[in-house]
Amino acid sequence: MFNIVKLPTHLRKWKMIETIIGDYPTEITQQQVDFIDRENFYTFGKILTDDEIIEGRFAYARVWEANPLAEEQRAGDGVPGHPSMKIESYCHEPALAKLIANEYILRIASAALHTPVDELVYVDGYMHRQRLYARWDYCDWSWDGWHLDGAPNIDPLTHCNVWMYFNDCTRDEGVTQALLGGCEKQRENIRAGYPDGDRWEPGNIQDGIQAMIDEVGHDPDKGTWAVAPAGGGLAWGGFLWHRIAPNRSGINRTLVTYEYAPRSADHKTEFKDRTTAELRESILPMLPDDKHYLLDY
Ligand SMILES: O=C(O)CCC(=O)C(=O)O
Repeated sequence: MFNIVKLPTHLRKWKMIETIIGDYPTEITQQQVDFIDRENFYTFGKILTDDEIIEGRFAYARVWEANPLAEEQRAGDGVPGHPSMKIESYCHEPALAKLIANEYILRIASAALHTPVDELVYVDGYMHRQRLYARWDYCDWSWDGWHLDGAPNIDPLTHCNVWMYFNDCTRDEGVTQALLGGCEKQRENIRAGYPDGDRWEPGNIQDGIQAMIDEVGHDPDKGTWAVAPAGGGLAWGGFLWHRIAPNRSGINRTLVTYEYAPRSADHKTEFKDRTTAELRESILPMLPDDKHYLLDY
């Protein structure tokens, strides 16, 4: 199931990155769909061309250099010292906006959501900057940032967040750490009728999850890391237990997120409510004509 990119020995150190979906997938297999149904995430190999990666890096750097937002507007949610910007701040950059309609990103989201590509809509996006802003010690794997962003349920995903990496992202760049098996444990709890708990309320963590977190502990060799090469990334959503890791590389984890939902979903309006029709129309010329429907809902 895992794809290992084999390269000449002198390049292997930085290219031996295992992902669950390989490079430029023409289809997402049933086994891969089963994996995301079960775990609420999967990693994928290179799906952008070298030109797209390079253009993306320069666009990313321009957006941060222009630095249009006040510090308080750049605060990341739930992740210390980890500023982010919403799509409104970078959708003028064609290299970033056009990826809303990237065929591989759409294929990956479509499989995760069990929804045909032409019934998907784009529901949001943001870009991260994570380098020297974290308040942790860089040797510290032990920070207790484990959390989940959605309420557990037993259904497949209805929101898919595709994180595109523009550089190789390894543990050193502080990739996301996922709790493998955590979603299944929560489904078991639902089926057994256990009450759901708020992670941040002492003693209120869902049954069995703390033991799984303790088992991963502070050992960076345990746990599942969302490592992927430049041009690859992570697709995820739902109620995945996860945390960000310290960035020890001194290099930004250069990533931009692309979020999708089925057109029929009822939770997709935040982006539409937040943005003006003019802003959404300004993005359309950067997408192929036959993909305008992604923003038309
Ligand atoms: O940046 C990351 O790797 C994790 C971010 C996070 O925890 C979140 O978006 O909820």
